[in-house]
Amino acid sequence: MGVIIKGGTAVTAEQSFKADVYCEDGRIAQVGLDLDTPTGAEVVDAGGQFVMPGGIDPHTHMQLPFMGTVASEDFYTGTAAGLAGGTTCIIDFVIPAPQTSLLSAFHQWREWAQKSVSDYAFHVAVTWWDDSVHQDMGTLVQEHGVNSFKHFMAYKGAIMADDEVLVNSFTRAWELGALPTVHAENGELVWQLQRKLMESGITGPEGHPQSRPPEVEGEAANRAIRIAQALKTPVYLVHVSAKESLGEVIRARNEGQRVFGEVLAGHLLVDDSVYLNTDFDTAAAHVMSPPFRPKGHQEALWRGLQSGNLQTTATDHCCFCADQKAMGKDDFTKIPNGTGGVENRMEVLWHAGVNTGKLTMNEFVRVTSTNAAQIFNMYPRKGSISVGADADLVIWDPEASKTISAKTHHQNVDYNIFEGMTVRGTASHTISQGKVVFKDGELFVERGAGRYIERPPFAPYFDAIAKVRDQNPPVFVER
Ligand code: URQ
Ligand code: ZN
Ligand code: ZN
Repeated sequence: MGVIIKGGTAVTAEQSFKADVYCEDGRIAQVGLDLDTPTGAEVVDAGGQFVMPGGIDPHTHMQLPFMGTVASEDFYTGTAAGLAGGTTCIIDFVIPAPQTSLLSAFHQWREWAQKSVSDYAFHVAVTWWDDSVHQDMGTLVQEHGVNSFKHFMAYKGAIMADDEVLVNSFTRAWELGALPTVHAENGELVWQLQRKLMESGITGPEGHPQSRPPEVEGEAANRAIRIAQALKTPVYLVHVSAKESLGEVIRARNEGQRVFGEVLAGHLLVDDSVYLNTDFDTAAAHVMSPPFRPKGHQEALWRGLQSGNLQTTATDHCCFCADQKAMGKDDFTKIPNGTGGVENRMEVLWHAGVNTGKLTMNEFVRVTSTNAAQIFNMYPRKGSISVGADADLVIWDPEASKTISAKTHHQNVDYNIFEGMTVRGTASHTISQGKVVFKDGELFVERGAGRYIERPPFAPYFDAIAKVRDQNPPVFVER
């Protein structure tokens, strides 16, 4: 039987309008007033609250094996926590170890994600290069609905992609109609700065931001953008955290280059003073890369979001508990990098963005849902309130207030980077696949209900012109 959400104001990326929403068989079936719906439908009274497309977090790492341990949040607890905050879809990352098969890693992550309670998709990381990687990228696009490939320019000695990998992979992504994405930090600089700091006796978490200053991100952002420009492919920068990398995005976009930028809720609200905390656990809990930045960068990132130079918001939800962070007790380079936020992204952005007038409600929907759906080719199935779209919705109570705490959050981690923050505006109900899965603070989730969302390549056009290009290879004039 269907569900009808009555008495709300629909808020989309485009407009706000009074409407009821009738959902049936997991999809939106009718939108409007005085709907003629079957009797017996479950009625959800929106009571004048806002009805928005469910949030999409395009950057999470559930149960990621990383730096000698495994992230404490798995696909079951992590997607449930997302629903508790209004996020109904995540895009997570398959990260193959170098010299291992992308396809095998994809199947492993698919298995891990089976327990999800809401929908998910995967970016696949290219961490090395040979003909098998070229081949696997094609199979992943053409047979498994992957249309985005990640490149870590950081993490030397582990998953770092050097220029050879970047150029080969960006070229292949272009041929396939897939979008290259990058974690832009110069891994060699980080590696050298880490060693210098350790040798100088700076071994605590305060060394982490010193080993990856903003210019380390700015250099890599510029390099990734220039490589994309030379290869005529779009590029998406994940977690743009600093003025320096934001500046590269703005420069390129102003010159007409197709560059997208993502910003984390954490980088918009948290600054680097957290690393000066003398309590190791507190400082280490904030060790993530890129690090939280000095005051001033946050304001620049808000301007990036307001101006449309940054299009999506995410969390990079990658959780490690205190006992895991303690692996770096005497050596900050060994503190597993990552922080949480999948449950709080939308409420902190509403409170700090909409309540302050930085963002309209429609812009809020655009940067928490619709843009990610469009950039990663899931729209209008996701990120819209339209007939035929998945019935993934959040009913937003702009007057409800709560104080965020690890003591009460649903995330499986013992720390919350927004600890103690009181927000006004939270999800009162979350609807996933047409079912009420969160209501009045209670989760009603079903393990395994989440589906893998296939994302088609951006255009067979790319394939077509790749063929034309191969038949008429560019003639390089000998200089
Ligand atoms: O770098 C990433 O995005 C992953 C490994 C999560 N960790 C982090 O510190 N951001
Ligand atoms: Zn990253
Ligand atoms: Zn990440």
